[in-house]
Amino acid sequence: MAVGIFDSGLGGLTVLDAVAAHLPDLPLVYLGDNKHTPYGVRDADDIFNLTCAGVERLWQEGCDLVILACNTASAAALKRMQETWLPENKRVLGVFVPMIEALTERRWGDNSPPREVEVKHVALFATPATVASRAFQRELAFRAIGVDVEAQPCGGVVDAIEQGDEILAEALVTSHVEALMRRMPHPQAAILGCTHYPLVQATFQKALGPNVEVYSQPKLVAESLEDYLRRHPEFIGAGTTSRFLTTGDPVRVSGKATQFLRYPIKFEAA
Ligand code: DGN
Repeated sequence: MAVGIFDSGLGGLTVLDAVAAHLPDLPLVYLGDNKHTPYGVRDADDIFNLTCAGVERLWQEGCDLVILACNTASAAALKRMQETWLPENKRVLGVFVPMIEALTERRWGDNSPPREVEVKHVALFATPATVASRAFQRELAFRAIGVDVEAQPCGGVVDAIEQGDEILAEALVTSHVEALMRRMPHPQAAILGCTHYPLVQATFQKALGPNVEVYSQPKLVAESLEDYLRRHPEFIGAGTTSRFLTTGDPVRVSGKATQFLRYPIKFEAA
């Protein structure tokens, strides 16, 4: 049994990379739905159906625990999957909860009423679909009161990163940050709510200024997974080898993934 990591494409590799660095003995199976990427511009039903198909494919690989390492899928599909679709013996975890745990300094299982937290002004940067879902604000409201979240849909940034166009990515990030800061001049924290954005975290930090704490998802997801597996060791597999599957063309995806993470990765056809 391995832990599954699902993403609409390559972005979840930032999460996989952090998990592998944090838990080097944990066998992982990564599935990128490159055939249908990007999810960020699809409607919620479409994202739900594609995400369920990806998770089912990971079950075939023996992954009873799957992480949706995609904010768009976590936002548009996770709650519906957990409420209407997921069998008892399987778990699917998303990538918002670790961010909210960090922001509110409380663990997810803590079901006490929402309370005031120190950070009052939060900037959220994400894909248009994630922003439209308001999933982050909805989940945060269960835990914290009095937090003002200003969300910025960052059109174009995922494509620029995937194309390796650093100049365009920097220009887009800067203009999205400026747009948000016109509405919220002094955010205290910034959430990078898209798998690709950690790759341009320095650009976000530069545009936001040194006083804004930038929360990077991959590290928080890895720490949260470690904590989860400590409490649920039944999901830890026996092997040590990780595998990479794609619904797209494995040769093309391997090349792009290697470019994306800057070390060789070999994908197989899903
Ligand atoms: N993985 C997606 C996310 O985290 O929102 C970004 C890529 C996409 O499908 N738009």
